[in-house]
Amino acid sequence: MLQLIRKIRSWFFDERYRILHAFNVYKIKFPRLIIKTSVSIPDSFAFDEKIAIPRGRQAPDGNHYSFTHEITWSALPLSVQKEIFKFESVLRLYFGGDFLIHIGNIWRNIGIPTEFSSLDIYSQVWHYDHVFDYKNAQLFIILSDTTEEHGPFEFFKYSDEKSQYAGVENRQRDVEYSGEVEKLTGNRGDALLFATGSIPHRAGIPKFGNHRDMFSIAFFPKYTNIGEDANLLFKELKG
Ligand SMILES: O=C(O)CCC(=O)C(=O)O
Ligand SMILES: [Fe+2]
Repeated sequence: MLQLIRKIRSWFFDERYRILHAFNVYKIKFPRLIIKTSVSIPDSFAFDEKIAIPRGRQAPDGNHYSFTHEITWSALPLSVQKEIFKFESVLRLYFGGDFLIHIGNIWRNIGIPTEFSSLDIYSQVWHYDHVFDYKNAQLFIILSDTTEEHGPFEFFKYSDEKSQYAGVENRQRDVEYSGEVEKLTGNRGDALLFATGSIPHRAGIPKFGNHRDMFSIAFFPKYTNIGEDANLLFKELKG
């Protein structure tokens, strides 16, 4: 009898916890996912200007200031595939289940003339990646040593999880932000798993003459149909 009462009691607490937890999660529209890591990468994993195409918008002077090329899952170094696989459980928690992996990109940003710096040219104004919706994440890997002078990736360090920042949705013009900003400076191979859909972020602008090379690969929920099923891509790694 006592056993049965214990069982009912624990069932009741478990259900109550799950319902309250679900409500709390529901309130979090802009979850913060920020994990710094580092990957060892071969020299061959680098920006290749021979195959790069213009990225972002053309500036009013007719020039592009960012160039990119794609890299498929199977062309990624094993160390990068393994690093992504390491985050499988984190990403499953973030998306609430199965997720998709988009094709990777490697791009080079160069300095933008000051007169255009507040126009959205290569995502260097504060923004959320509003793609299908706000649920997406990316792994960024720095491919060239990056200091403040190289236009590092920047983000709101303590962003609000429940409400959207006014003005950040409108990418036509940059907004002022007085909170703490963190930057992805570091050495080649330093990386960041980041909720691009729900934390305001932007590219920094390299000082004239500098450039910044970056790799990124994006993750999306299944219903978006953006990318390939992570379970399939991970199959070989699981052995
Ligand atoms: O290049 C960067 O540092 C950020 C790029 C970005 O946020 C974007 O393309 O949406
Ligand atoms: Fe972005």
